[in-house]
Amino acid sequence: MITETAAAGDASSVAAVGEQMRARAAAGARPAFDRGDVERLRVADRASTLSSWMSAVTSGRAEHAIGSLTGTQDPPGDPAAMPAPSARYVDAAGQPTLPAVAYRGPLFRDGARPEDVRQGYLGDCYVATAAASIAQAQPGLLERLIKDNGDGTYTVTFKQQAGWGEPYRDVPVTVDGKLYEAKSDRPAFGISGEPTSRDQMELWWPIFEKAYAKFRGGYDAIGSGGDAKHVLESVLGRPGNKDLISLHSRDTNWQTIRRAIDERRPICAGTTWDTLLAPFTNSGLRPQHAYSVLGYQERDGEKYVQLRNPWGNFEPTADGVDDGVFWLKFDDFIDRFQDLNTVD
Ligand SMILES: [Ca+2]
Repeated sequence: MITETAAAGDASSVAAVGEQMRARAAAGARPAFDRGDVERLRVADRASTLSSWMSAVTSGRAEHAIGSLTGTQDPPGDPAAMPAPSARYVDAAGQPTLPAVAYRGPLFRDGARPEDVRQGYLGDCYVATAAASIAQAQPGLLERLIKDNGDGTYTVTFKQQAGWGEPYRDVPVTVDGKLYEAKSDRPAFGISGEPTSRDQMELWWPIFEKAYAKFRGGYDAIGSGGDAKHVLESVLGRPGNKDLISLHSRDTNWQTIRRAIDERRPICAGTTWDTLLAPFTNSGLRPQHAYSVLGYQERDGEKYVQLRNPWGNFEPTADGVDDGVFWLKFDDFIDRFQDLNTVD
């Protein structure tokens, strides 16, 4: 177990890393951010998420820790209103430090595909992973769900229950095409595959993420980790499930994956949360990270699952293309992953 002291220490380093990045940006460094910064933020962010989760659980506020499940508050109605960026991109006066710039690329190019989804500088791997898993299982659903209104705005229709056991109702969230940029011509948060320029980038994923942020109360509200099942539920309008792998037999976990893939239900998996990081060293897998489960296969008596890192790169196998998509032996999957997220 991580100690609260250690977690609190790591949490403060989120601010420290953010401060370094801001200072470098203020000094005109180009690029202001590099892969190392993002890595340090992710590491610090995981610890702070765990810290807030632990304190919330111990004080009986678990619901707060994992986010609002069935909130009834209607989202803001102004399509031009930007969801607040994550806290590290807000100045002392509460103003965003990132410019919001209009993007005008096509909403869809060749339909919705998992490779269209890349996580940006926001700790919302579970949102990116859910979006990619839906693109894999039910691409047509995303094309129906995300509408181009033809006037520079887009409407994403989420599903929400008024209360436990109540029917799901539609919650349309309308946003415009402005996205926060971390550096010129590059979105700070959700980003699509190439091309990524303002006039060319395929927009469905960044727009989905922006609308989801608005639906939940801002980028900061979705950027400290969470469960993919909540995103899946908000899109499919069916109860989400999070199965802890350790509570089930290997066969049951295998069947959970097989059934979801066969029934075209999107499914995501999360790596372990604990601080036993040794199994991840040089594994190409990230601890406390969400992955899309894209497929399964049995070959020569060995079971495999096909996974995708929502970064769109960084994978354990040298399969020739570092696009984040890889096959993992099911035995290794069971060892390093802790949960499976899908919907009924
Ligand atoms: Ca596409």
